[in-house]
Amino acid sequence: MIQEINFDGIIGPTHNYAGLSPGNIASARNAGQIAQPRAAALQGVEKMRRNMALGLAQGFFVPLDRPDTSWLAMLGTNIMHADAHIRAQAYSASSMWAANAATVSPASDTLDGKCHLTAANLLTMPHRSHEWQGTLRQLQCAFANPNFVVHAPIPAPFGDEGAANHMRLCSAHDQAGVEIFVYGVLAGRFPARQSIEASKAIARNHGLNPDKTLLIRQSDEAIAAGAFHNDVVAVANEQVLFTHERAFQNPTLAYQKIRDAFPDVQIITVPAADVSLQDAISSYLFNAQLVSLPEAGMGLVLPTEAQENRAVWSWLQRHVQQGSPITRLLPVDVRQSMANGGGPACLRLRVVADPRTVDPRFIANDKVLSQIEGIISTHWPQEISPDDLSSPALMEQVRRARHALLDVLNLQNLA
Ligand code: SUG
Repeated sequence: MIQEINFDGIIGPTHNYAGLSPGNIASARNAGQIAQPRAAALQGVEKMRRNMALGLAQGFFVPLDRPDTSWLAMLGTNIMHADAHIRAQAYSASSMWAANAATVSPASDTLDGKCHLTAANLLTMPHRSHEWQGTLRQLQCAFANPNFVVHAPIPAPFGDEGAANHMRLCSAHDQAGVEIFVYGVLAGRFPARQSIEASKAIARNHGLNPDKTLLIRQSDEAIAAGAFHNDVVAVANEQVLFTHERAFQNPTLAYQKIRDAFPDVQIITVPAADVSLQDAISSYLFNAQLVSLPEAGMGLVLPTEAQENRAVWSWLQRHVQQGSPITRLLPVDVRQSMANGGGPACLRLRVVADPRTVDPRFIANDKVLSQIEGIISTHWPQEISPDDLSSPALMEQVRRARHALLDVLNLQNLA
């Protein structure tokens, strides 16, 4: 059966706070803090469990090999001798944010009737620019079935950050939909990470119907306020678009284009007068998983930070009582990831497909999640501080940790 499968990035053993992402407020604020990789990864697994308990299909991706010593070698250095900021860029566990792994167009939207995935080049941030090689290998492994086409990234200099800047509207997941690409334009002190050229190229390569493909500009104000990806200020599921009123550069035009392409859309806008952009971004209200619940209605899986923000939580509570398609608010604790600017939606990549066509080693069930938890609890470091990144013992430990995970998942081919 064709359904939406959420693939979560297992949070890697090198999770740390290095302040690597200018324009990402949480990453900058928490630079230099002591990270807790073990707790982080267990929070991620618990999120998967909770979503599975809702009756949703769940998959996962494994962490990439970090520190990335081949990247350092290309730069003519190594862990011992690299400058501290380069070392941190080699160590980053940023592949946990699977929403940035790829852009996915389900089979029902594409010309050849296959599900297309394009690995994101993530070229704007140095620490993320060397993710795609490992991600591409993993996508090729998970989606090797001929029902999928896995594309290499869009070439430089066109920045692409994957599904975080891509939304899809449809009457049901297995029906043809409208794909919305949200791009940014460099206008302020923070980078615009998604280029329009990359979005257009992906739409062409995926064989999307031009009448069902929209390109919408993210608002400069949202980027300046810290919405470094569109999924920090908007999320869509089936016929619902849930968005902050300041998400798009020209909201009236954007909503009109969306309505023209998908007349059944239900646009839920949160006014700035009720929830400021700052509150939306600090609470990650929109970085939620908006999911269709098997029992009907939609659930909003949002970070506990949204529950703690009075303006946000009271808006949400009022909203769900007003006959909204969003029927359940489901707070989840992913604080370790949140402190680097990654909420529940960042941690997952949505793939609409028949789970039987995915390599079963990437599909979650209770038993495999328990095995993953066992490996995390035994091997993941409890803490990493910035100074630890030069320690040979840490490098040895995180390597062993990842290999133990690959062994238990029978994914040694990704070593
Ligand atoms: O790219 N943070 C990530 C967060 C990605 C969130 N993803 C989505 N919105 N879909 C980023 O900015 C911080 C790493 C550090 O500072 O150590 C970081 O890469």
